[in-house]
Amino acid sequence: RIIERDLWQALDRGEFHLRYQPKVNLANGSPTGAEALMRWHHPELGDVSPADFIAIAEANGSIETLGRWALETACREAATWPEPLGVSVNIAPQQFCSGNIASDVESALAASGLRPGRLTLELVESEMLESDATVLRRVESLKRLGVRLSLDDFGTGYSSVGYLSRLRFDEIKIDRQFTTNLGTDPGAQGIIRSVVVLAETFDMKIVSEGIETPEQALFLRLAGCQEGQGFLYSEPLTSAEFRARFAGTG
Ligand code: G
Ligand code: G
Ligand code: MN
Ligand code: NA
Repeated sequence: RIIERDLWQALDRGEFHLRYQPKVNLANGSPTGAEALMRWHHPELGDVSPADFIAIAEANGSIETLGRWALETACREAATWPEPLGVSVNIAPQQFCSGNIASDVESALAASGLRPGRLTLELVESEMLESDATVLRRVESLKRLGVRLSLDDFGTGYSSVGYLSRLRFDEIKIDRQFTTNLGTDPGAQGIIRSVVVLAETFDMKIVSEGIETPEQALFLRLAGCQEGQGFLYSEPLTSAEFRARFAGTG
């Protein structure tokens, strides 16, 4: 496949950049930060979605290099946003488990000068994140750096309550499908309310994704979700666009 062949050199050729999707406080609509999302502009294929290359990057091992680049770039760009706006960076399971994630994070913070509390790492549930001793040690060393940890795509996979109590995330991101299904699936409302109770039990913030309508935003706010992101507020933006539109400076 072309994607697999070109992935390794794409970074050196400057074909990747990051977009930032704003996250807002659902109570008053004010921005709290943004999620960094990778984009690949391929010379022949055009824009390739991360949905199409992240899995391949995980399979051929280039995800570690790509992930480190995303971490460094996101920290460097977010350091130009005013306090206390934060940035959330997606960390693939393989990136979390291989190499030394804590030293990668420490280097990215040091190089950018970003205050650690402004960086959130979004981890996805997977069998790789089963809480064995190594995972717990890695989580603890990240927490010692002062960064925030978010459990992404919650509700899609391996989530267990025991897992939440052991790993002590700062935040849960409820998967987009539950927001999308709010109007049509009565179960989606119940699941969101249950996750809110769970989050309160463990003192975690709740973030919803994929918010497209004011009705969805209203339900989520009344259910107790503190933050949200989605096309209702903004599509993913460049760092400069985000700064200009959401931080009041050019
Ligand atoms: O932005 P878009 O909807 O095309 O993203 C598709 C998927 O790719 C999302 O699930 C998103 O979490 C993932 N993704 C985007 N950027 C990154 C990244 O920098 N690292 C990892 N691991 N996943 C990413
Ligand atoms: O899995 P992850 O949450 O990292 O994926 C984020 C992806 O979801 C981004 O690629 C972004 O383009 C997409 N996205 C963001 N907001 C919305 C939305 O309101 N509706 C839909 N359908 N997709 C969205
Ligand atoms: Mn995410
Ligand atoms: Na997600």
